[in-house]
Amino acid sequence: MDDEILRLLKGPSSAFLSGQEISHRLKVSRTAVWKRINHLRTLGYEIEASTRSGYRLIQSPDLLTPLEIKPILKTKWVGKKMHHFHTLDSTNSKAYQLALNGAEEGEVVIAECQEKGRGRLGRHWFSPPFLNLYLSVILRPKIPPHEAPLITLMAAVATADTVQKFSGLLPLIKWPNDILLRDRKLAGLLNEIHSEMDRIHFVILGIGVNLNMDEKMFSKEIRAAATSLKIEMGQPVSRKAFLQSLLSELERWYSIFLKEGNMVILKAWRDRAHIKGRRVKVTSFGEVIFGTATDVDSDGALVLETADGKRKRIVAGDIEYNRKVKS
Ligand code: BTX
Repeated sequence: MDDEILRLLKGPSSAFLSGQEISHRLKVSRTAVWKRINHLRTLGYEIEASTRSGYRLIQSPDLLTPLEIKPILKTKWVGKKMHHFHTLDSTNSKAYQLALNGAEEGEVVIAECQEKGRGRLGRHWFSPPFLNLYLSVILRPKIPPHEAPLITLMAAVATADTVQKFSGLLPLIKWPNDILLRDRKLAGLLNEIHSEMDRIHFVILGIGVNLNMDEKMFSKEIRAAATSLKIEMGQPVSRKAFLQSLLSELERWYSIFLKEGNMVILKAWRDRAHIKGRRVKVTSFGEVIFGTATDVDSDGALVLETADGKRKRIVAGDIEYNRKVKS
């Protein structure tokens, strides 16, 4: 009923709506309306009440709750069921648990703040409250486990396209899954898979995007290498609008992947990564390797040509770019 009351209060006129009118339209008692209004207030909605005129919505909270997001969602199935939390250790951990307990494809976990936001290789993802986006999407693709890395590439493409459509700026995907603006990390992806030998049970797509952070909010260690959309656009951005757009892009690219297959995703990823021909320094499992990137394989591995002309595949690690030597 909260959805319904908000829909009425957010209606075309921002005028008062009487308790009687609301109770009539929703076919509930006026006491029930009053109780729900009080409940909405506890969720951060500022609602003015007047004995003569009724109720009027003054302000909605800047929260990514289903109540705020569902009315603006344009997806068919991604995010139709949304689990929202003020604080979680990690949205990926929560989504993993939910998926183990039978959560369906397209369910989304969102947190305003993460206490143990996870990056790749056991690293930490800085996740302060109310500024950014931390979400995990549950997918259950009917593909063999060896194709799962393509889902990660697909999610990077969807995130990059959201950034571009939303800001007009041109992001770069950096292997394996960073989204950069001006060579600084705007977003990171951490995807986790639960599978058997020949069957995927589920994939958790974890995405963190820096939206309204100021430079000074980043810790000294990452300040020079990180950025946010607010920093790049010079103005605060709507977290709700960005989330709505990201979920649409994820649904669009996932359906392209399922219908059109691996090559389309690989091409889209390559087009947004411009990695071919770049000199890179790779750190992988404590080893440092220099080479020229020649491609990314369909399992997400980076393919390098080393100085002695050998082909080397890197399955996990980090890269730094050097000057461009080929195109
Ligand atoms: P990564 O291992 O590529 O990046 C982590 C590294 O990036 C850190 O070691 C640090 O140097 C830097 N870093 C940490 N926080 C930030 C930040 N907010 N902005 C820019 N740079 C940062 C990338 O891992 C994958 C991150 C996925 C995060 C999402 S959030 C929702 C979901 N839940 C969860 O626990 N993780 C994912």
